[in-house]
Amino acid sequence: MTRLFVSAAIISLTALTASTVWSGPSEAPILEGAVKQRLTLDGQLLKSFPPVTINITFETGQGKRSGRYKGALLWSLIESAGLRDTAGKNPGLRHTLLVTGRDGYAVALAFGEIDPHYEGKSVLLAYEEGEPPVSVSALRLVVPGDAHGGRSVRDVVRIEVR
Ligand SMILES: Nc1nc2c(c(=O)[nH]1)N[C@H]1C(S)=C(S)[C@@H](COP(=O)(O)O)O[C@H]1N2
Ligand SMILES: [Mo]
Repeated sequence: MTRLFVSAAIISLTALTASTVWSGPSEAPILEGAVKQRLTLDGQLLKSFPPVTINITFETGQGKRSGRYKGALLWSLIESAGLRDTAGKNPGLRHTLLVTGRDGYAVALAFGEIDPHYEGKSVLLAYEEGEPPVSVSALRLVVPGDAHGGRSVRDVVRIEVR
C-alpha cells in the first residue's frame, strides 16, 4: 500500500517536474540577424560541431572563478549560419555579435576577435562542465583571455549577428 503510494507520488512528481522544465522547442536559443541561415541552438546542433574544452579564470565581484568548459566554437556556428553580407572588402570585419542572456544582460564581440584570420580567439558557447555547471538548456559564453567575467554571459538565449 505504502509502496503504491510512493510510486504514485514519484510518478506525479516526475510529471510535475517534466511539465515545469519542458519549455518547448521554440524556447531554444537562436542565432539570427545578418546571416543566411537562422540557427536553433539546441543540443543536437551544438554537438554536431567538434567539441572544444577550455580552462578559464576570471575575476568577478565575488572573487576569482576558475572553470573548465566544453562547447562549440562561436566561429563554427557563424560559419554554419553564413554571413549574408559578402560585398566589398573584408565584409566580416564590419560585423559584431550581440550575445544576450535570459535576464536581458547583453555583451558584444567583434567578428575579428573570433575570425581565425584575425585574433582567432576560441570563444565558446559552452554546453557541458563549468562551475556552476552549464547545459544545453543553460548555455554560457566563454571568452578566453578576459580578465573579468563580464562577457561570460550566463543562460544565453540569443546571438544576433549585426
Ligand atoms: N546573463 C547574465 N550573465 C552574466 C551576468 C549577468 O548579470 N547576467 N553578469 C556577468 C558578470 S559581470 C560576471 S563577473 C560573471 C559572474 O559569473 P558567475 O555568475 O558565474 O559568478 O557573469 C557574467 N555573466
Ligand atoms: Mo562582474
